[in-house]
Amino acid sequence: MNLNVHPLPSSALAVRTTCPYCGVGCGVQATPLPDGSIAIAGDSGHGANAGRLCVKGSALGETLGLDGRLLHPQLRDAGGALRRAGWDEALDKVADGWRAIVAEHGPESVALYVSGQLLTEDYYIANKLMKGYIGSANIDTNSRLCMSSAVAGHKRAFGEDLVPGCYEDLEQADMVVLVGSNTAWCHPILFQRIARAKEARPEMKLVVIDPRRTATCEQADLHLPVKSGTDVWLFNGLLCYLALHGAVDAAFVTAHTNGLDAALAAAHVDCADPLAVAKICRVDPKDLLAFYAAFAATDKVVTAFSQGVNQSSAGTDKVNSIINCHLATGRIGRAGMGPFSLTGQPNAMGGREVGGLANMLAAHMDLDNPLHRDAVQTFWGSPRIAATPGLKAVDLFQAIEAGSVKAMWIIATNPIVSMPDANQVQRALEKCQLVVVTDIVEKTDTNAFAHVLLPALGWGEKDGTVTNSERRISRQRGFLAAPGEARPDWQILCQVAQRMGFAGFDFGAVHEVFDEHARLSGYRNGADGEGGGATRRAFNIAALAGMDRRQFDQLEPVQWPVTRLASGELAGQQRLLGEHQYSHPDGRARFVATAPRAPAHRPDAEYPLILNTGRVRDQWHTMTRTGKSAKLADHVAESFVDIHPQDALLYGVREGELARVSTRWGAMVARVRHGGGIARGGVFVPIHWSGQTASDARVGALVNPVVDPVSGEPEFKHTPVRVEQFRVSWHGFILSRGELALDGVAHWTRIQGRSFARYELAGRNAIADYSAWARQLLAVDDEQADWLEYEDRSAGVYRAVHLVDGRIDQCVFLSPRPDLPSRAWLAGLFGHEQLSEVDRVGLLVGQPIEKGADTGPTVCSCFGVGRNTICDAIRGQNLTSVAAVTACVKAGGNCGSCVPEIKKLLVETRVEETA
Ligand SMILES: Nc1nc2c(c(=O)[nH]1)N[C@H]1C(S)=C(S)[C@@H](COP(=O)(O)OP(=O)(O)OC[C@H]3O[C@@H](n4cnc5c(=O)[nH]c(N)nc54)[C@H](O)[C@@H]3O)O[C@H]1N2
Ligand SMILES: Nc1nc2c(c(=O)[nH]1)N[C@H]1C(S)=C(S)[C@@H](COP(=O)(O)OP(=O)(O)OC[C@H]3O[C@@H](n4cnc5c(=O)[nH]c(N)nc54)[C@H](O)[C@@H]3O)O[C@H]1N2
Ligand code: SF4
Ligand SMILES: [Mo]
Repeated sequence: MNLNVHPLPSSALAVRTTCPYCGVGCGVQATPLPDGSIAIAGDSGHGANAGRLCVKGSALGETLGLDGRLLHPQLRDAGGALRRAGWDEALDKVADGWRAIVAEHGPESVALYVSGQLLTEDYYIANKLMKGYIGSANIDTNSRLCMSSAVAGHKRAFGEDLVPGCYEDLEQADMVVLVGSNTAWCHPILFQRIARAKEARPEMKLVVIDPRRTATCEQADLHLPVKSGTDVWLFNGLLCYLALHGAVDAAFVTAHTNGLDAALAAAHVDCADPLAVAKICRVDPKDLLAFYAAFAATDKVVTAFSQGVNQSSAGTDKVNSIINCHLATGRIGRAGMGPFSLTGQPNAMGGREVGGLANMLAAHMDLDNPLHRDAVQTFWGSPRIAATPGLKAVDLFQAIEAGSVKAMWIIATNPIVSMPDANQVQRALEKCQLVVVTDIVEKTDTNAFAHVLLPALGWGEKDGTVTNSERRISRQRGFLAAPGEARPDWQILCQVAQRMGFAGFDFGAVHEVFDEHARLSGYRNGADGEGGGATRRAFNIAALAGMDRRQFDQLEPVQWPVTRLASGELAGQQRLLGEHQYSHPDGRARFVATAPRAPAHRPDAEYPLILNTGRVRDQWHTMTRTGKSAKLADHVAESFVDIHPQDALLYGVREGELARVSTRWGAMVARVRHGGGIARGGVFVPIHWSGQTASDARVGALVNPVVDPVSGEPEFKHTPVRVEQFRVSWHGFILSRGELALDGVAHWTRIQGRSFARYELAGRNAIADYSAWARQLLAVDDEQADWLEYEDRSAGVYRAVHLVDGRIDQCVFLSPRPDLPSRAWLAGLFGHEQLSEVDRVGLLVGQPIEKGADTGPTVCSCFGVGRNTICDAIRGQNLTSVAAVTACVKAGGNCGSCVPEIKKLLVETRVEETA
């Protein structure tokens, strides 16, 4: 597979780099092959993954092609069309525009909205430009939507944003509690590390706290299906239980903490009685007590959490209610225990190190601390320093709509899709005087609103560092030449800064940026520093300063803080807080009194259900990269609304059909599904589909813009919603080697196939002449075209196949119901150079003639193994374990991401047989 990319001459051998997706931060080996493709493998020398990759990481090679890339700067002309421009013109447009707006309206009238997918060096420059030179803190990041509650919770408890533990702790623990985390799908390699540890020590307990029964639950000893939004009750109840049952470590609490009494008093108000807590959380009291008892009795407990905790109007309190339980039992700073925030994006942590959020300063310093402001400004030698916090993401887009912020530069994030109340974001950008977007892709929902589009280097092309969930700094290394005119993000930012007349951005190469960042981390840091003890910060990588390009290129993954040993070698640190030196002025950790409160908007008669949103296994966010891979497309091909069968009955929607899902903020269309382990009263919709991949499946438009009062993180997991039938007169799909325009179709989704695009369709119009309709949609105007068709007008069934030189080129299938032929079977036919007679007959009758040709929906993306294949093997060969399934049909034998689903199929197939 030639990707049309150009490997760097120096990278004929494997290049060691880091995966650009989740916060696990796996090491990757990328090897350019003679045919122009890139072989991807796990880096066995990397501490995060020891050579393993999940399915998204393994498919990286398929996402590197240049199709759809933004390769040149573009400017919108007066008529509203984008045109290609030179870099000079584009950079001037940004710099002049910003200078003029700042001159007229002040520094608070411009803003940056950046991303946890930037490299640390990019992020450092963005933050320096805004806070030190523009002089405003109006820089926020999509980490506001992701980790800001964890950041705020850490700061309240520890005085600094610290993740004390490391991945090994999750293996060494005797009990791992996963709260609001679908780890099996979202942090797959870390999940596999936990699963392996559990296999080796079956006595190790795994508890999952999540309203849905997710793939993560397949491996759990206990699943607590908490009612959405009730985690604070649950952990306050645990704190009370620990106190009542003598599980508090009094010596630790006395020596190292403050505030237990107040926290306990707050918890006692509503949560002293486990039975009452069980009722509020809607979990079985026996299960709740079993969890409390196991937590009390187990010393080595890790409580890992992600978006079910952070993305809540009580997100920060949820975080602190968890940390409170660890502080009460002294379970922190030692091996195999601690609260553990699982970071989402590859550089969520790097962003925190450079102070990317609107209420932070660089190098773990605080915006509201005058000593810190002075330290940063003096170090930068900058003309000014922001003194008040900037606007947080939701407020920022509201300020744009209100008109006080007039220029917005968006980098490496797609807010028209990913923000709550996303239609508001659209209104804001429509109104904004100057919208600049830097991206790697030409067409995104956000780019559609840009006045200036700037092309950035993407993964494999750019160079720098990222930090994973366990504070491990790793290099991302380039192995591909810059495509088109794309430039690294840090450089684009520096070039605009210089054009605005700012000194301090004269970096010749990326290692120089890293060097400055490393030096700042050590500046006035520590009891002996000029700033005195008040500025002691745990984040210190000054030992990494002074590297030349070669040394930077050779930098091995290392966990901060980093010190240089007497031998001259660098040493990272696996765990923090072992000495229990917390960053509050008194050196103690703080309990936070958390009073439970319900989400702001609750279900009512009009919007009776709760909308929960999140991720699927094989896609990454708005799909600008994973959406290019056919291997990743099949596991979940379309957006869906997962609903309990009884609720489906109640609201008149049927599995497999389309539903209109609406809230007070917006509406979308999604396929109805069961089987996602959803409890009654809730629905789940994935976040990945945008205006580029579907006609109307952008769930961000539905999400309420309520935020946590401390962190400003949006409540993505809880919006009152209504689900109703989306009436159509026909369902259909097309597979086509060429791209199609689908104007006039009521609902469509585009799915990447191996050598074709697949479109799932539904229409409201009555089709008078099927043949004419199909030929027009497929753009086949040649009367002589090799065209097979079948029509049953009375049944409303139609099939047509367009052949070119005996090979299938396009096909379309229609039916009044969604009972259409197997896409997996048809996709297989696109691999045939010539269609056999049997295949032609199959196409006309609408089903495969040969047995086994319909493999069913993909379960194992690595080997493309479908559900039918696996279930047939389980039944036919009497298979009873995942290992046996793997041995028989290969599924599960590579990345292991599908193992929880194979487990589920083993159970379901056995149940079927005994039924
Ligand atoms: N495949 C894949 N992996 C990813 C990503 C991706 O796009 N795709 N994105 C990455 C990023 S940026 C992030 S932030 C992480 C997110 O990783 P996760 O947080 O694991 O993922 P989500 O699916 O957003 O949500 C996690 C779970 O929270 C549950 N939940 C909802 N409400 C509540 C509640 O009130 N209480 C509790 N306890 N649970 C609740 C949901 O049902 C869901 O299963 O994933 C990272 N990894
Ligand atoms: N409803 C709902 N919404 C959510 C969430 C949820 O759970 N529910 N989760 C939230 C969370 S946790 C997150 S992290 C966000 C993620 O949401 P986004 O950040 O908006 O999603 P991405 O698709 O990752 O957007 C990254 C963009 O950067 C581009 N890009 C990739 N590499 C580079 C690069 O090197 N340079 C530049 N300049 N651009 C690049 C990509 O093409 C893409 O357009 O979504 C949030 N939104
Ligand atoms: S777990 Fe998967 S997505 Fe996450 S870093 Fe590793 S390979 Fe990449
Ligand atoms: Mo995230």
